Amino acid sequence: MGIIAGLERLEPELQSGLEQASSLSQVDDLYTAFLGRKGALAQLMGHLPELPAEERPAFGKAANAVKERLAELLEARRQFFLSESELAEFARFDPTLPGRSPRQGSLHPVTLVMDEICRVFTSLGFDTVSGPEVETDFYNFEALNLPKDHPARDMQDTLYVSDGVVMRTHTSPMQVRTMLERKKPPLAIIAPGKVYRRDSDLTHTPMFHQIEGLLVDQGISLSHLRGTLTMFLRELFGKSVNVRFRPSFFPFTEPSIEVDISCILCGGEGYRSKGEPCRVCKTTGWLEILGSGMVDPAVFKAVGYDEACAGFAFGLGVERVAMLKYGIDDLRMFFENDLRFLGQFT
Ligand code: 2NM
Repeated sequence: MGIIAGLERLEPELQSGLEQASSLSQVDDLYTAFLGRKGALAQLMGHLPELPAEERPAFGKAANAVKERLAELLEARRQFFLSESELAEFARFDPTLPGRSPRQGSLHPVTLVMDEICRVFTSLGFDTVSGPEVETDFYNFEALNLPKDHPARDMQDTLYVSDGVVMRTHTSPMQVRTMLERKKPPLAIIAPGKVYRRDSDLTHTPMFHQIEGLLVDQGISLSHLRGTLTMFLRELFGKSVNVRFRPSFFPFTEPSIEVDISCILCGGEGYRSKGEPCRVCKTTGWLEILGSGMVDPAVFKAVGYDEACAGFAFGLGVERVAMLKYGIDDLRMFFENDLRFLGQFT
């Protein structure tokens, strides 16, 4: 058989082969048989030197056209079987199978404790206020009796944004803002939120959460502070906790008072049942829980309040309370967002 006739027969032969093919792999076999390295077309090309030299260019051209046509036919049939196998895939889909239910989310332990603390104070009539985390020197320091070059500014390693602009080191700027905006007492507020300090080790993170409170009215004394904070701590940690008040120092309060609770692990004994030293209170029987005091008249002066008015203020760290309440011993757990940890607080 001449090689020209052979070339002309390739297309109809492939066509009938493709008609009989019943799977993708049979189409692939036909590809090998016709267009493969040792396929029918390649074999015909092997006879090219037998043609007279003047006929070779025309034959080469015709062979190329046939090659393209065969490739087209093969590809079309290939597509047919591809969509066929996709259909088969779909037929395997079983709509009666139970779905995969998305995991139920839960509130972060810091949020849970923050909400609980706010709820106690809200029930006492305190309003909740919130505001900027980037503050000016005036709200964060100056108005709180912390003038420039005051040594107490070193107590809080401040993160500076620019000259005179800081990441707030406590939420007290909100107390200042509220007193300036609302003008007159009586006033009872709490300010929950994020605060920032240039501090990072096992027990300190650059960002943590604080709740501060402020109450201003006529005739407010240390007794009101004592009564309010005792009631609050018993709501938060249980009716049986004992509360202890110690003198301390804060620039914005005078007198300043630190508040301890009896250890929630050993009940204030300092030792566990088997005489083992308590790891939470380190055998002291007490836990530092908040700072407080009577607002310094210098603060009232800075916000334009009558210096004769009186009020108490307090502040506490939320992560610390959450660690005690839930028995968490590593502060870093709060910030790693490991779902195995977070999923335990429902
Ligand atoms: C604390 C401890 C003691 C405090 C004072 C004020 C303000 F604005 F009224 F002066 N706000 N918060 C305060 C007082 C905060 O945190 C440990």
